[in-house]
Amino acid sequence: MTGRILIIEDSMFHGKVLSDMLIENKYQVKWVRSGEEVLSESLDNYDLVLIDLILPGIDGYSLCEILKKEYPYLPIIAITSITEEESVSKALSLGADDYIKKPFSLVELLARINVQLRTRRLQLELIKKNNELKIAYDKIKKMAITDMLTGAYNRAYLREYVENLLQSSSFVDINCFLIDIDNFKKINDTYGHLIGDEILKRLVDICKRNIKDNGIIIRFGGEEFLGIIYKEADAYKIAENIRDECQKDCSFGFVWTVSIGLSKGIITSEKDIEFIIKKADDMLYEAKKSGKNKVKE
Ligand code: GH3
Ligand code: MG
Ligand code: MG
Ligand code: MG
Ligand code: MG
Repeated sequence: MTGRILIIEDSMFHGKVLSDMLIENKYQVKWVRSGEEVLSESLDNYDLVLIDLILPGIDGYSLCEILKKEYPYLPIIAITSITEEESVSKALSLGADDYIKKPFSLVELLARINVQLRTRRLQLELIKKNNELKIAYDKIKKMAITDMLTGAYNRAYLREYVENLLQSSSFVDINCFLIDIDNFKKINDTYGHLIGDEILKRLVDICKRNIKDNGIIIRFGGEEFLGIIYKEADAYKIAENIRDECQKDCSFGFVWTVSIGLSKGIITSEKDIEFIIKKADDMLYEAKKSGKNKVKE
């Protein structure tokens, strides 16, 4: 087994013996003679630290404690010439993973180093696996709450979102709007479903750009989208800007428009949101009835 080992040892004799022996056994070694020399640099590149407990300046015990806090997965072997049991237990309780007493057997020290390196390797593998799992989990989680076609949130996210809102406050003031594309059936029939899909994507882009950090957009049904806007923001203005941008969009070579119904209310439980959405739906109906391409509140 190879590895990068840092030796902190003030004795010229022991430091030299240790580093020569480790180099001979194919380890990469750096030897410093005081704790102060390592505290200012990063130890990310080391696999193990050998610390003499009796050092000038900052002592080996404090060093064990400081290094273990900063690098919990970096193994520390304390080197001690003190025979009292307390010194060993003190070093171990402060952060050392193992110890060796001077005068030490080189064979035994090598064996102890290898045990620590073996454990460290396993730990690093576990950490890597854990990170990979976390990335996969985040990806799956994102997929579970996202509408694949448009990139808006899906309806399943609504419940979670409201739950989160209510966790930070017992009642929340919000604005909702429902957007529905006008005569979308006809657009599909005339230009094809693929163009219809592109319009859905375009609409979500326009919504996201206008909502910014003021709320979220959810694909509520086929061609219907629910916007939730925090009370501080001017929901009517956002809705009106979305409507206007849609009618002016010329990406497809024909005019397409949306109708929007707005409502607001206070939610204290998950049920309240249904009621606010129902009001927005009524307003959407009004917008459609009065000629479409309108925002109604
Ligand atoms: P109105 O102005 O009253 O809203 O009329 P409309 O034709 O838009 O309303 P309607 O509810 O009758 O039609 C909605 C259409 O949306 C029907 C359906 O085929 C279409 N649609 C739903 N989901 C999708 C989709 O993912 N892609 C495409 N291209 N069309 C979809
Ligand atoms: Mg010493
Ligand atoms: Mg519809
Ligand atoms: Mg409809
Ligand atoms: Mg429609």
